[in-house]
Amino acid sequence: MSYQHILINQEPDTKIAVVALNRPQALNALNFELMTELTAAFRAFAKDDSVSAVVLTGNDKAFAAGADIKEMATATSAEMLTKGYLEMWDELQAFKKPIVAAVSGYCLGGGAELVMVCDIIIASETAKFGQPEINIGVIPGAGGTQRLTRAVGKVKAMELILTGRQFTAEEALSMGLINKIVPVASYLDEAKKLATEIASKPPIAVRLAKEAILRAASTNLHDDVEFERRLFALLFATEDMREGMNAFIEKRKPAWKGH
Ligand code: DAK
Repeated sequence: MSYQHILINQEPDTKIAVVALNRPQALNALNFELMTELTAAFRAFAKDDSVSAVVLTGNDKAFAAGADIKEMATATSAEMLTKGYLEMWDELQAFKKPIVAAVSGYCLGGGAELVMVCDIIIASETAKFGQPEINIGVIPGAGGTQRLTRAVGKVKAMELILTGRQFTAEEALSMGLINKIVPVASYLDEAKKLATEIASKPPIAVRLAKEAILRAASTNLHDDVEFERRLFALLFATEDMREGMNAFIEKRKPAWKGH
């Protein structure tokens, strides 16, 4: 299959595949087509015995600046619940082989949520994380309220999600959100090295270890992510959501009305 919005490189002799999000003109914003391609790629890796681990990356400037606001701005609550977007995220969450994220630059909103679905996170010194959804009138909708809170604890998650502020790789490391910070010149190589090492281990044991660790980290996660999704979709019935997203597109400050 050929892809327009992602690049895939299956490295010889390593049993790893490297997937790079590739919409640089939109800071790798995760539009419907990109997510469809990403899901298809992971579906193929799941069946491919020559792939034992995957590296997911973006480019030096952006891992991903979130879901595509220009695409979401006109969506309705019903569309958010039924358009197939949810199933794609479910499929990524259910991927059984380990995923190492290699993050540089902006890693915001859905980008940060995608990284939190990954299993190990290597960041460059320039990585900037954040859940800025509040600034466009919504909340994280792909597991951010649940995975960030489980990773960093309630008070920190509350501060980050309610302010929407960006935070550095240094802060992410100190909160236990990521594994390691390396110079921008080597974050991808570092992630590949780690994925290659993991891919050299016995594949069934690796898979079951991932499953068991996720069980420890995710009591009720499925139901809690579902709850968050409904609240996210509900916000698409508010005027503030339209105002927030339109203000982003029109490059102006939003004027909140509270309805
Ligand atoms: N969507 C669409 N376009 C985006 C974008 C985004 N998220 N982020 C950046 N771009 C576009 C900009 O519009 C601009 O396009 P042009 O104006 O050139 O056409 C181009 O990328 C470069 O961006 P900027 O000019 O803004 O670059 P700056 O360096 O000035 O600023 C920035 C970089 C990352 C600080 C800024 O672009 C920014 O604030 N971006 C938006 C960040 C954001 O709010 N992200 C959260 C989006 S909401 C769900 C699944 C997922 C989600 C929800 C539910 N379900 C399964 C239910 C996720 C939701 C979100 O992520």
